[in-house]
Amino acid sequence: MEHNYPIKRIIDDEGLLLDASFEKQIDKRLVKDLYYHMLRVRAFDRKAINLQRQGRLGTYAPFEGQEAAQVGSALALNADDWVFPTYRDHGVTITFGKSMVQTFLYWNGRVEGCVVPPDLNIFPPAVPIATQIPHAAGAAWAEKRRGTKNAAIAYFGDGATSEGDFHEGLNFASVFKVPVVFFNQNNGYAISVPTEKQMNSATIAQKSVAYGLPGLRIDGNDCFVVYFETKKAFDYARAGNGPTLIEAVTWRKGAHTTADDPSKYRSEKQGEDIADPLARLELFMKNYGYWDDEWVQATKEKTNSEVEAAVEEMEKFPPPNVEDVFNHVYAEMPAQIAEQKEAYLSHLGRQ
Ligand SMILES: Cc1ncc(C[n+]2csc(CCOP(=O)(O)OP(=O)(O)O)c2C)c(N)n1
Ligand SMILES: [Mg+2]
Repeated sequence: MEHNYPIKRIIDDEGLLLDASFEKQIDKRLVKDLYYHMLRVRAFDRKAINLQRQGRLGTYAPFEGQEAAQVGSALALNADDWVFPTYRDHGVTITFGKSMVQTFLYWNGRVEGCVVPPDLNIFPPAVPIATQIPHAAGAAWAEKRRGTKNAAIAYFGDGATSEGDFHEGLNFASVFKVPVVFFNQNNGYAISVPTEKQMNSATIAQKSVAYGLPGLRIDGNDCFVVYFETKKAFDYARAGNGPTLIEAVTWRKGAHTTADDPSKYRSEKQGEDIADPLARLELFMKNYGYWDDEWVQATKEKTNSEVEAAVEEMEKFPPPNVEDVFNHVYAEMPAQIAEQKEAYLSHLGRQ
């Protein structure tokens, strides 16, 4: 079956165009945007891991290796579209406009990091696997009923495709022909379980057939194919044709989270031959005359200092109010939670 879904690419591992017609479609603005945002979110990601190791951030889910998939797709959206991310998609949400400070606060377990800015249609990161997929289908249905041209995108991993929510979401979205893009990042693993142990289908893209949807398999480490194919899927959705399933084949370079040790289930050598998405874009820039030493240097300094400033701001936040843990669970606090709250506050000597 796999031959039906060959992996689409625009550039190869050496940053050379495989299809010369793209030379006209790729312009300086796009190259700079992709490079800037990929550099920016990588700086964020690496800093977050360091902070966690220093005890300054809670458990963190890194996305290094997936920058092309996340940034390329996020740049293809319109400002009024809806984003349904997972716990690994802060490369998406930061590119789409969520602040780094808020994102750090989220990973420090702070309620302030969970409040979505009113001008951004971003749902909170879904930690329960695949639950965001029917939500995205629902949001897209609402936009369709309201008669807007807004669409939704659901991000999810390879593991999520084995959950019932994936199938329900795709089925409903297809039946109601709603404007949603199902964007799968196949990073090879669901924690310690490799894709081939998790499913017997050769690809995730082929699952689209069951729901009567277009499906495609792309190189998730090629920012250009991600950008152009996501844009195409959004145009298709906005034109009233319904959903698309995109499988972006990528690689999680690091651990599942900072609480995980991948050496327990995969060898160091695995993934060594996969070209880094940022390095590939750099090669492309050098091959086609987009490389500008001065601009690159200035961009690196700018993104690093933005990250440092965000850390400073996050750490200046007043200590959390422990009552938040109890106050925001229900609209009206049930007796059991009230009891637990009282017991905890008295344990802290505050009552
Ligand atoms: C409903 C549910 N079951 C199990 C878990 C535990 N869990 C957390 S992450 C994860 C793996 C998900 O893998 P994948 O969908 O490939 O996403 P990735 O972490 O690779 O980005 C699992 C099983 C969960 N969070 N929610
Ligand atoms: Mg995965």
